[in-house]
Amino acid sequence: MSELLTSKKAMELEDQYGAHNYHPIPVVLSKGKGAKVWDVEGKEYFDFLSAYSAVNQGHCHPEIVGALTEQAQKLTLTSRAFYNDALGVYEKYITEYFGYDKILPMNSGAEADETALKLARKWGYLKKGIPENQAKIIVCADNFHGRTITIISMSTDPDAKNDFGPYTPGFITIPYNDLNALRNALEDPHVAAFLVEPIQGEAGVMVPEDGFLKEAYSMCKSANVLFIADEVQTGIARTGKLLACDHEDIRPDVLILGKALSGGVYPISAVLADDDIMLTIKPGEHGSTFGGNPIAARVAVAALEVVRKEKLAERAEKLGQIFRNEIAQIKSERIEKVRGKGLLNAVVIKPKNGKTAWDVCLKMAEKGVLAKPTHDHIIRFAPPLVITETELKQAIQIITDSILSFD
Ligand code: IF1
Repeated sequence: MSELLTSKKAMELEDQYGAHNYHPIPVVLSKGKGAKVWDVEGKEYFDFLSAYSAVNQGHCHPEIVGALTEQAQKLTLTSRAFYNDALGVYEKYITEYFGYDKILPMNSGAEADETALKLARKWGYLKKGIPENQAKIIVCADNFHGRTITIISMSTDPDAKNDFGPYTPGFITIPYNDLNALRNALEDPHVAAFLVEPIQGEAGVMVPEDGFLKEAYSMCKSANVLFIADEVQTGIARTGKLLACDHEDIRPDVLILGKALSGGVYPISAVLADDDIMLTIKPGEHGSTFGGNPIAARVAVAALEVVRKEKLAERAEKLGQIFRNEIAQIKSERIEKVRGKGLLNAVVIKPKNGKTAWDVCLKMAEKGVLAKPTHDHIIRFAPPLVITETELKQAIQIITDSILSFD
């Protein structure tokens, strides 16, 4: 049936039967391989969104898909009521890979963030001695951590937040990249944790000043406050290191991963921490039906192996330099700024005659590059890290021509 579906028909179906909680670029994709995707009419595109950095390893990576299909035919789900023969192997692998005592496996990024918040509160009461129900968590303005009620309670984005109240209390919001504000907020003895994205993705790829994370980390240490890094989007080689925190040689007390932990083939997320923190949660106090299922376990090991074997962090670092250099050389009045790290980059577009970043994205799609605007005037560029230098240069040419067509 899907062979017979035209793009037009597919979009009509989604519009008629799906909730209207997204506004997609009008392209209907049906196939992907590496850095490329194809629509139902067979038109080829470079994917410069990578499913919001979930597909770092490239579309349909054979080793990851192989692990998925092999395990899917053997055992898919047992729930955590029983042991299974894949979970422990994965837990050993990932804790050694990232250097933590323990992992708590979940599915979506939002669930992993929620888990980290619960863990921080538990630790705050059991270890730090914060009085019952008084724990606070410091978060940053313009953050993005997901869509649950508690997570949007920490948000400052009206679209994400308005009309979804009442909100979960217990958060202190400070500006991003502001050490003075952090220092002040840390004076409250009821603070259990500071939750931060090493680079703010949804805010428009906001890279903090060099040294911010390192200093923030050391301020948290002095205040006996957990430093929690949400690396759901920045982690797993995207920014040119395995973790964005590696750029400043800091090791978060609690590390949150998602998206590319599965290479985009399956929803897999994780929270990593040492025993002192992780073991504050006892049997029955937290969990998930699907978290740590055998398919997820096998897929995550395969996905992390690909990152190491194919040196994706090094690739992201090198190709990211090329991307930013070449985009910075485009002589266009439409380009206000280029910023980013590794292959997580953004171009800030100056609107003209009512034409915004959305129009630039439509033009790029027409010419064969898919990217998505954020906040009207910013375009995020995040191709799969397996993109070749030749492919990257072809895509840069398309991006250049598209931007220049609006001068
Ligand atoms: C959507 C953005 C990206 C995340 C960080 C947790 C989560 C995300 C740092 C939650 C999710 C997504 C979700 C997606 C849009 C997207 C996004 F534009 F909003 F910022 F990636 F750039 N922490 N980010 O970035 O993970 O529960 O979705 O698995 O449409 O909501 P999730």
